[in-house]
Amino acid sequence: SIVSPLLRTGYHFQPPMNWINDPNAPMYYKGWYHLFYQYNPKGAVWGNIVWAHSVSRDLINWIALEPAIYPSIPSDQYGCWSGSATLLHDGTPAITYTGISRSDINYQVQNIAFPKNASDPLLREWVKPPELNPIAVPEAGINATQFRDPTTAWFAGRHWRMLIGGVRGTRGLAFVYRSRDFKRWTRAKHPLHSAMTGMWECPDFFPVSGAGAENGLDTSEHGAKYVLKNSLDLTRYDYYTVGSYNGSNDRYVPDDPAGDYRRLRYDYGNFYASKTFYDPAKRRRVLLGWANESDSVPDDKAKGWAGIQAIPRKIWLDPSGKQLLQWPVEEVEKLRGKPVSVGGKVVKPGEHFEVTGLATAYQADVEASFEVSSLDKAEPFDPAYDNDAQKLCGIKGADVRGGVGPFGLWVLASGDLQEKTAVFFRVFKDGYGKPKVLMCTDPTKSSLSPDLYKPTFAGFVDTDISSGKISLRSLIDRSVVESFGAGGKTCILSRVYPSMAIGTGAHLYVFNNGEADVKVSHLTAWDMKKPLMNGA
Ligand code: DQQ
Repeated sequence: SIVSPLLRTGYHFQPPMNWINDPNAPMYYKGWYHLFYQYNPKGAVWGNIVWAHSVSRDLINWIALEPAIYPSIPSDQYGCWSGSATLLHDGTPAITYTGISRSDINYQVQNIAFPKNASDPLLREWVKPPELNPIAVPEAGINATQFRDPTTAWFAGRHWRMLIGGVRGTRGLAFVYRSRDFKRWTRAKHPLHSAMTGMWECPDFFPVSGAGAENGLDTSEHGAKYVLKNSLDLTRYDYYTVGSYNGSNDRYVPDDPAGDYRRLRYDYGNFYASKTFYDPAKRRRVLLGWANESDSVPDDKAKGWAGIQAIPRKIWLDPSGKQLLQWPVEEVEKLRGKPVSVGGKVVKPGEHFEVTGLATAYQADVEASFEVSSLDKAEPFDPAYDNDAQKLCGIKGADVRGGVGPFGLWVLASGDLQEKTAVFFRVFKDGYGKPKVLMCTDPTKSSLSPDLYKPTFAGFVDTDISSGKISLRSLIDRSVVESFGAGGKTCILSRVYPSMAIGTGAHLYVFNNGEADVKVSHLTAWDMKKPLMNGA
């Protein structure tokens, strides 16, 4: 297929070229945000993994530095895999990460590195003390090829603790390691938590303030609640639970006993190996996550790049206490250009309209509030859907006429609507007459190009729609559509590769394919400027 340079993202994080995956060791240090990430310096496919390093003043404009962590000692000579940063009591950061120490199998051990010069705010050089490394090896009974991704450590009582992801049989788990001095680590007898889900990659564990409180907490602070996230190798999605943590025995219990399997996700789309950090400058917790490509490997090689990071999101506990809320960090709004607004416009069943006047519909931020006149026409929710949002949206995509919805946006749409990515809501009614809201991204019409993976992504939105109101925000960026439903209750990031709806060929529409009227109470769209992006 023909790969257009116009598909390269404008304001989502990426290096000038090559493959990237997991965000590593995000932190705020001496006025700078640091982001390290898994990187192949030699090509646009996974391999030769080192930690590339970028710094930023605002999480949006990025400056690339030299790779910070790369194979240099016996215990990381075949790869430097994911890991995290912890700020020690004196403010010095430490990085813990997984090293591959054998060439025949991906034998995994954990290593530690410290800044060569802690007074350098850019933390350019890192040393790996030979007398300390590796700090943890897979002991007898631990699967040595499934033992990785140390978390940020937290301090409680007299010990630091950190988690390492693993598996025992098919039980995914987070091992607890403890240390008094951050140098010598011992494994606790019991994992923090486990579930029958397969391998846990990239665990993340952090405290949150009370329900509805937006301020974040340092990882060592006491939380009203705790969040445990793991990245499931089997499904390639990031799942989390909200629960409580007992610091005396290092055990975590999810509030919802079925939580481990109920599968709350940060993002119901393309978003993996995510990691949070506490930002003391703005007293918030920030989430970073990797979005892979969904074009073909030959296309990635032709483009010369693969993988982006999602726009950093502030996260906090929803007022219900049952889930997190997520919102793009406010700094992204600095990229907004001239606003285009629509207000009080009713979209009749089967109708659509174009949002005109937007300079760059291919690189935009859209915030919309919808209002449905009545929920009477909502379709019955069929138990045969197994409560599976993705399955449901696969059956009832944007082009399947509904009752209340599907309504929402067609983004990255060609002028003739041959190409369009639909981001929408659809409201059902369960057996008790209670509304059930589905949010969906349907990319099945996103491109006429062949060889693309075009999965429909969907999640339910736990929102009270009895007033008829619901909001949607979409960050559109050439080959990315990153959407936030109902103020960040349900998020979906999709990768799409239009062939016509690129550059000035891209348009933005509002559509309603249901039986009930939908009012656009407000819609504002901004073109988005390009930030400094690693020199590209
Ligand atoms: N990617 C890293 C691993 C991690 C996986 C290797 C998750 O450390 O488990 O690049 O995407």
